[in-house]
Amino acid sequence: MVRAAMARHRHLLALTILAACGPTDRGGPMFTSSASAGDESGEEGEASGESESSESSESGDGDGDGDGDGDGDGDGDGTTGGDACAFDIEGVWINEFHYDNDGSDVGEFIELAGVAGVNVGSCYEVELYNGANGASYGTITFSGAIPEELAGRGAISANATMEIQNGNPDGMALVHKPSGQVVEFLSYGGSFTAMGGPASGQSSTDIGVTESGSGPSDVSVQRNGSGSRGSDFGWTGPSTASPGSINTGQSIN
Ligand SMILES: [Ca+2]
Ligand SMILES: [Ca+2]
Ligand SMILES: [Ca+2]
Ligand SMILES: [Ca+2]
Repeated sequence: MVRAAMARHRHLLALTILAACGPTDRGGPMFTSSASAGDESGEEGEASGESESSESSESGDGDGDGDGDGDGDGDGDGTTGGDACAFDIEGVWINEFHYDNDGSDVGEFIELAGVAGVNVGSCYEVELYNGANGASYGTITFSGAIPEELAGRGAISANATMEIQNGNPDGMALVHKPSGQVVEFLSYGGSFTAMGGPASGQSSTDIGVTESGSGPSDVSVQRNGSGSRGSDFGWTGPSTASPGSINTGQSIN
């Protein structure tokens, strides 16, 4: 009886052990599950780590975008400008023009000079102004880029497509087309204030020399002297014209 009872007890013990193993086995999956929960929180940790790193990489991207934008603007302006349209005050200037000779005016032109490669066809134009009333009366446009002639500078000319008025005074404004800014507003035979147009409200700068209307047609008023910017050069003439070329005696450095 005792053995039978002990045997039953062992059997119950074995069942108990088996029963105890069950939860242990189930505990495995529970551990696994809790381990996976740990992984999840780990992943969350990683995720927050990633989001931190992605924030830093975003801020890196942000900086990159910023730099990119900055570079883009810089490059954009530089590229467009380098090739054409960067606004560079005194990088382009009115260098010479002919507007009056004996009798009917012949061969009227305006010459620009400046940094070689600047596409004055796309980026600049000259607005003509009537000094009698300050109104603009026409636009002279150019074609192509400034050629290199001397020290990274050159000259380019456009024939007048309407008569340039003979003063006195009358004038012209060099306009940077993309910005609408007036680079310089010059006049001959006196000074006046523009009424309307790109130079509206501005007072002209008298170049101090004129064509008399009794001279030959192959002369002009022109900038001369030494330098590399518009304001470096004074005005002289009338003397022999050189449309499309650096002026005689003009020293560019
Ligand atoms: Ca004229
Ligand atoms: Ca004339
Ligand atoms: Ca006039
Ligand atoms: Ca010239």
